Amino acid sequence: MRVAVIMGSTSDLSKVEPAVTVLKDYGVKVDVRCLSAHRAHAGLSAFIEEANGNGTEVFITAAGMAAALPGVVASQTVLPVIGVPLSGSVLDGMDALMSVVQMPPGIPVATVAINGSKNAAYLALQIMAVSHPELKQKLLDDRKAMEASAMKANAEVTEKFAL
Ligand code: RP5
Repeated sequence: MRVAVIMGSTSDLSKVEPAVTVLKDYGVKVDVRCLSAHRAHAGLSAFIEEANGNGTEVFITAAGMAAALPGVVASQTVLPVIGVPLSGSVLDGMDALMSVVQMPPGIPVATVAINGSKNAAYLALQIMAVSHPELKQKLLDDRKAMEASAMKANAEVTEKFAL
């Protein structure tokens, strides 16, 4: 299992690292790159071409401001592309959200929440789980653990405010 994570700037790193951590915790091989669609377009295209042929299964792409990166990656691959709009500008990520989510028909980008890099990782895992049964089972087990933890929290709140 291999995922490519691309960000537009090193200033994005702290918002992208949670995705890398989640993927690595699940044993996924992660290629991490900083390749801006605007500032490094030739290097970006070269990396996409490489990833298209090396067993990469999903791209996670994160950028802020006029975030062209997810769409530009999507235009050069038929692998699934997940876009993470990032905050940081005076528009607080709404600019990036609109840039990432409003793709023309035929070139989709699966867009998660502003700064939602963890969910980008989980979505990538779920996409790969379609063809990796052991990964699917681990995701199911972890959902059960999540539910148990949520129900424990409910029990504690219920007890604390018992009539
Ligand atoms: C975007 O512009 C990057 O993804 C980053 O979020 C934003 C600002 O980049 P820097 O000026 O901090 O390098 O392309």
